[in-house]
Amino acid sequence: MRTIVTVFPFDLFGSAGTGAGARLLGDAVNEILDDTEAETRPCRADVLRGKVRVKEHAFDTLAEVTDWRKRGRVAAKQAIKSGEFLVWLGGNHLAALPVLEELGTETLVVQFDAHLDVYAFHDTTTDLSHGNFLTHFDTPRPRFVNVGHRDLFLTPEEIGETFEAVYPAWDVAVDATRVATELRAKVKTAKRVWIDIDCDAFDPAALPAVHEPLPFGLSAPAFLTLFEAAWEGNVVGVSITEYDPGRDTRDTGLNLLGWLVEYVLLKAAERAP
Ligand SMILES: [Mn+2]
Repeated sequence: MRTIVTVFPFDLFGSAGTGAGARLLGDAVNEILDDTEAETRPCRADVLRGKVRVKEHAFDTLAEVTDWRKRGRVAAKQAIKSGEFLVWLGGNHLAALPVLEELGTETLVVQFDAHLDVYAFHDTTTDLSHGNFLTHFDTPRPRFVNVGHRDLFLTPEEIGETFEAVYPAWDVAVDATRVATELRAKVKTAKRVWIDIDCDAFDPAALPAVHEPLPFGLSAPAFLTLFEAAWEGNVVGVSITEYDPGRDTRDTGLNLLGWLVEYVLLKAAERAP
């Protein structure tokens, strides 16, 4: 099927610098497409030819910044309506909000994140931020399942207000196969599935380039086990946020995410239309 890659480098209200990460991943996609175009021998990436387009949004002017949420909603709505697979490269996690708002209640969002972004503590803002945006939907919320969190603050009651299930990193560490089995069962009952990846779901050793690192995160192979399980549902798109190249070491995060983006592009392109 065809894919639209939306670069949406919004990074206000938290994790400033992640906008550069979104743009860098967008550059990586363009490089993949250019390399494929230049290749003369048969390669797996041949399926990408003419099937992937990239749309980059800018946040250079005050008007563009002020209008960020509406612009995001319009872009997401058009992309979803087109029936194309959507890869959403956001700045901070808040940059995923417009697309999540457009998904509707029949979508199951499999959210890979170290955090459960519903925080309302004495030292957190009640205004919309990247730490509480799941409580700020303008539309009826999709269903949420978290994978890989390491939260040690929230009560099960608070978590249950937003998430229908959570699979914390300690459950994955004990038995990733069991988590994958449960996740697979869940996504197969959903009309459609969205995979939302906050980069801090990964262990900081695998992906150091984040603003709010938490230890004991997902290893890259464990992530892949769970990603594959989620992919067995009717996945309509993937969002990736919170990558800050300014905090990367020796391009560790860029390599991991660049590979992941290419992997997603190939899997989407090889799917029947
Ligand atoms: Mn997070």
